[in-house]
Amino acid sequence: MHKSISTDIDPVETREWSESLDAVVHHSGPQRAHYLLEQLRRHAHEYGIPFPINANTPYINTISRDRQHPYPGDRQIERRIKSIIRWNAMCLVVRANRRSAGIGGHISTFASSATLFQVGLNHFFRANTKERSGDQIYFQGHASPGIYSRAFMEGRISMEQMYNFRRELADGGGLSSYPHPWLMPNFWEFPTVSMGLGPLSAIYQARFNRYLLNRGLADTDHCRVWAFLGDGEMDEPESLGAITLASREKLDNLTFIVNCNLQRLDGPVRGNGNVIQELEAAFTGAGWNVIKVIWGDDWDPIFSADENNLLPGRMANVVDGQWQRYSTGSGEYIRDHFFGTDPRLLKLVENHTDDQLEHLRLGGHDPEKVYSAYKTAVELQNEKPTVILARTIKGYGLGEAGEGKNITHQQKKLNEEEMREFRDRFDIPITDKELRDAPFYRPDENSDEYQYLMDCQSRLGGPVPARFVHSSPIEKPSPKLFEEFNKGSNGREVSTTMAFVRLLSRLLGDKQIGSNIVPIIPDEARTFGMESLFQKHGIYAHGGQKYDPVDSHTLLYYREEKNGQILEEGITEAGAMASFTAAGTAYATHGVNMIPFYTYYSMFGFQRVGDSIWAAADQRAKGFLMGATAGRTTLAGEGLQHQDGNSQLMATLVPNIYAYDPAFAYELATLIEDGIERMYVNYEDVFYYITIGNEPYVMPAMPDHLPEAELRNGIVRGMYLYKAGPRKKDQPRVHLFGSGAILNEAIRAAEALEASYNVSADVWSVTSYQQLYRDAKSCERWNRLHPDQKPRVSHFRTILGNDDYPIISASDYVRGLAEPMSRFAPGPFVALGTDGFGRSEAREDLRRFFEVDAESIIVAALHSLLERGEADAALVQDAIKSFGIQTESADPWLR
Ligand SMILES: Cc1ncc(C[n+]2csc(CCOP(=O)(O)OP(=O)(O)O)c2C)c(N)n1
Ligand SMILES: [Mg+2]
Repeated sequence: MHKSISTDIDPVETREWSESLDAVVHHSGPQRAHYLLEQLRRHAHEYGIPFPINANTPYINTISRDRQHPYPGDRQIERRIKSIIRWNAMCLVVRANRRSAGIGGHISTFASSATLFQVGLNHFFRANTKERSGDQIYFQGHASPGIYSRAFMEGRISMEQMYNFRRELADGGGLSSYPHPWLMPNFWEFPTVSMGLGPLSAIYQARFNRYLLNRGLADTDHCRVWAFLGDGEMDEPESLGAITLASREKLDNLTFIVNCNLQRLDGPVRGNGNVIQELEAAFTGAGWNVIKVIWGDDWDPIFSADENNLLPGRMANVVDGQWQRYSTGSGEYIRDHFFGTDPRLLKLVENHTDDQLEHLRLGGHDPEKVYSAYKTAVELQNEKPTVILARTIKGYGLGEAGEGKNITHQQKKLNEEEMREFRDRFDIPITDKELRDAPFYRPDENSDEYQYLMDCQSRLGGPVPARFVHSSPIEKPSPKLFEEFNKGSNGREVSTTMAFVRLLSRLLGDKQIGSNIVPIIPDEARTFGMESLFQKHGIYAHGGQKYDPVDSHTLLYYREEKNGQILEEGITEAGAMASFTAAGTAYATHGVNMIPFYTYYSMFGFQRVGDSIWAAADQRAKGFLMGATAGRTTLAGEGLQHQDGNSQLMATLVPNIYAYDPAFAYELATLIEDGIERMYVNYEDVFYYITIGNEPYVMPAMPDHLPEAELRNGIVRGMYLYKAGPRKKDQPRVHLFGSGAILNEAIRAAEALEASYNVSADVWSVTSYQQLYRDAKSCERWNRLHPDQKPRVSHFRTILGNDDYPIISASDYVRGLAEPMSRFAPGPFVALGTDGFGRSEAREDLRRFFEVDAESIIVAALHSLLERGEADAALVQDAIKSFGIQTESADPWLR
């Protein structure tokens, strides 16, 4: 049996080695000591002595007492301010829940993180101003009551809004539950409450700051990104998923602060482990600076008295569930159970009363320790991001009402006794009589507290958080950029993706907007034919290209550059989406209009990172999401996981997205031109989702049977008449709707219906069911609410008219995309679509399988005519037979 490596078989020898190290540190400094240790490690390696990788330091503060920075503020007054903020934050939730049970809100998250926030807000977080961008702060979503309460003290939030916390529809306006820029556009900058998205976004925001700097587009050198995160939140894969990117990109402009209260919603984060040590190892391994802020100043003398260095060893043996128990335990319990394991430990606290032991302050509640950590993070210019792991108590200050208890996350009500305790603990000047109403308390503008807050603001440039838009709209880009696409492809077969890449190159080359375009790709550029952009515009690489690329002799080599324009993200749709958001919100964050085009495999968009898209929408991001290789039957071969027939339907659910499925190059160009105008000229806070396919076909010229303006209006509003059928007397008629690549099937069907069945078919290109439906719903609602006025007519009905010919709609998406329009149609409406799992197959076979090919459209059209008595069953039967359509197969959506 091996002796454990932690067993000391010769303490005297151990002490000698330790003393040698002391001497080196003393005489030659820590760097020399580091050098010697490194040499020893290498020397040991020659003997084959195994050195297990250990990325952990002892469970003590990283910054020792003697290396602490002096505190620059007035501790007394800061404590008073913090206490008032704590009080108001608690009242905010208690009042809201008294008024309306179940309205929710959280007391205990902010209670644990109040010091972490206040130190930052008092001394570090620089405001965004017209003159220069500030810091970007990602506030932990559940701590919002505390953030509101400080803004309330600053006079930025009214009493009425405070009364209406979580009552946003109340008269006078309320406060949103969590940070939502969509709902409070002058206050919140970054939506954080879907846990995991904050940390991920913060990393990419810090990276995008550098991108803007390296490209000379914004002075972001001084900007720092701070992200406040929960320790439970760190379990989200997104939280840790990009931490190596942060170190690879040398983001020393980024600080994570993890509020390690050791609890999440249900209970301990790592009851049987140690979350701080676990995170330390992960971040250290990923190349971050780690600053642990575990113990507050009450522990300093205990550590100093610990000459035999016993405490770290004792602490290493305590798991988080037990730490939580100590933080709720009496002084006696702590003495007996924590210190009581060794008489020498007991001796360390022999002069401490039980009361003192019970209230030994933790690091995250000690402003000096927190200040030192922040200051160190800011000053550590070592090209590494920094994470601060701050230990706190969940529900700090709530006492019996929940401090450190497992129920504390959900605590929303305090009784009178608990309110009194809280008031006494934080010295709030509220009388016993007033207590019961949980009144807000705001010192007036002459008070020291208010003046102090104003001083902080003026030192840091203004209030935080606050969202401003300092940029202004751009001039409408030249229509010339888009014109060539109206002429068609001259008989050449091209895909909408190829047309898009061509258009993107034109935009990138444009003098006016070229440098504002941000192409973002998660490792699929070659799939989309975008590799030509590499050489011309360069791939962003903060350190430049340090190697001779393998393809350097070719024309289109893989060119990386410090000021490269393309964000080649590698295989991370989540990361690429975070880049999109950072770029698409630069108009607010940094006052520069960036126009991101994030092009990706459409199946890995809404379906995979839908929540990130939702957050981008909340954050008022602008730009273009380009869903490439789209269409369940247009992407042949790739099969079940890749073929996307869902995303257009999912996109309809995002309120500020304009979703389009164009078929032809001129439609695509019109939509992008319109998008740039809407987002960057008219300055609407919306973004675009456009699907593009990889099926090559001849792109027609813009039809000229309609005036161009009318046609363009149709493309943008969701539908236009592509080609009218012949008008012969007594000929049955149908409308055929087609979208994306399936429009070609509708065109083919129309030709065959005319040639072989004497049916006239009008072919309509539906570029957006989403837009058609929104407009129709909106007219319907207006008409319902204005019964005495002339009814509004939707675009759909305006162009379609009132004739009740059957409509057959076909798209490469699920039927549910088109079906809502059936309610607004003047006649029967049949939707064909691609519901179900995709298959690896050829395009033609897929279209037959899902019944969206021309033949299936013809059968549906004839059957509709049969139902109206305008065709007979034999005719339909013949068509089915002649096309060889399977009639007894199971529904494709069940197979
Ligand atoms: C993606 C996601 N899943 C679940 C939740 C619900 N939720 C809100 S707070 C919370 C616990 C948070 O624990 P922690 O991150 O440790 O923060 P603390 O409140 O302890 O500071 C949970 C599960 C959420 N907001 N987002
Ligand atoms: Mg927690």
